[in-house]
Amino acid sequence: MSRLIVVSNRISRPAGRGAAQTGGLAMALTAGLRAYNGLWFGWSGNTTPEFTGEITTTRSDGVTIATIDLEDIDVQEYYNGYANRTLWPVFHYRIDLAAYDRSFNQGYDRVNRRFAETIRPLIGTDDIVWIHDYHMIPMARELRRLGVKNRIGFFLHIPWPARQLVTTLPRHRQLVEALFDYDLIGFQTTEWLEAFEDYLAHEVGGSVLADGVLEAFGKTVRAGAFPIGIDAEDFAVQVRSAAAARMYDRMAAQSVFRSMIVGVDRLDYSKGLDERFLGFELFLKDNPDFHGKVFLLQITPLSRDDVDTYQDIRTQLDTLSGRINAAFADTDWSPIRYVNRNYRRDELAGVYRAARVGLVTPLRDGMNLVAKEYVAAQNPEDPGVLILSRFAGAALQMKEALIVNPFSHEELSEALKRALTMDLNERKRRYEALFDGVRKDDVTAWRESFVKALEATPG
Ligand code: GDG
Repeated sequence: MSRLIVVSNRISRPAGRGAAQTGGLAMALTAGLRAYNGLWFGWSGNTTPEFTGEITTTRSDGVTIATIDLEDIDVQEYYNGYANRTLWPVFHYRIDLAAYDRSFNQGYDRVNRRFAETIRPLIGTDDIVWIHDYHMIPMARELRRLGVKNRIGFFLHIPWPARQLVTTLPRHRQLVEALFDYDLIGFQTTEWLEAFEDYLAHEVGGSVLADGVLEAFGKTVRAGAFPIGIDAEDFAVQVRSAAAARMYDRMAAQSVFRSMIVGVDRLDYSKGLDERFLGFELFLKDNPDFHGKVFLLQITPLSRDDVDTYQDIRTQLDTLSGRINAAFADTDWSPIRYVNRNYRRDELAGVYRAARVGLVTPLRDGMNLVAKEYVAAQNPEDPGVLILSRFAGAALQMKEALIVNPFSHEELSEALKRALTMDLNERKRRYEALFDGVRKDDVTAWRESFVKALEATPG
């Protein structure tokens, strides 16, 4: 039987099903890796003065984890550089924030080569390799150069942008060509897949053949949409946990005679937090009768704090939340609680359940798992309402949410009013349809469909 090798930039160390600190993706991949006697390979998160390619191997929950340390310059040029200062902004439609620097390209290629050279001896003849996300696009090219003939699949967790944006990237052609060294490319949605096909057709004379086979650069590759889901079963366990119940009680005590709106997002400009605050401000201006009766809890753990843009957005949000609170707060009420802390998964489940409205309004998002977690956490007898950006990949599946344009403060304000006044029947009807989808299209379905499609490629 073939073994599954997963490669990603960082490894979220699995800690067993139901673990409060582990991400859903880590758990889902762990389950798959266990079934395939697999190996998970990535950067340890540590740096070393000189790259040695030395692998640290541990066994965790039936899975072998292999990590390497990178040099400080690698982290600057590859991770903080090309991945997070170039690709992330461009792929999230923020070419104004993108930085193009030759050293970033070099660092990106060097680290991908280092990853490939280090993992090469670990790949057995029948193994299948699954590479994750924008940090690792050229990995297959590097592995092929080293003679690897195995099936290699790639999954992009973030959007594939319109070709007008892709073409702003110096070396976009090489980047896209590198994807043709995979056997299968997975996107979150058909929209991102179509944008990729559109690039091929207009930029490199590529075409779509039968059965989702793409042809360009004299090569072919299979591609498809594989929308990622959450581990809905595990999330149900989290919701029923004692920690979730405690958090629910704490939040419910804060919400007596008041409705809570919740947002949970890493601090990132793609998540539309400033627009969200401005939309909420407009709602407060337009609806004085809601003053004192509603508050927004925005949970936002810091991320990528050593990239300048992230410090700028942090300052901007501090200012904005302070301004809105100063303008509207009363002695016993402030409209926004803006928290830069990380909570445990089970605690988050309790917070979601206590919220009358889940506000998920990214300006651009590959999928967005918070939308799915919010739905999975609701009380079926008295569910809350999900407000979801049309620019999240999740909007293509979660049609019973209140779908909004996150750039429009008016739309946000109106959706908030509608959600806060929605009757129980309508809330239940929407919730039931949404929860059905979250349960059916869960992370196991995602993983299995991708691996099956990869195994089915001609290789
Ligand atoms: C990328 C793509 C795609 C957040 N705060 C805390 C916490 N979280 C968890 C959430 C959720 C996860 O982080 C965030 O997932 P998202 O999907 O919303 O967004 P990204 O991090 O940008 O992820 C995205 C995803 O990859 C998967 O393919 O959906 O589009 O951008 O699970 O709950 N978790 C804990 N404490 C927190 O304070 N424990």
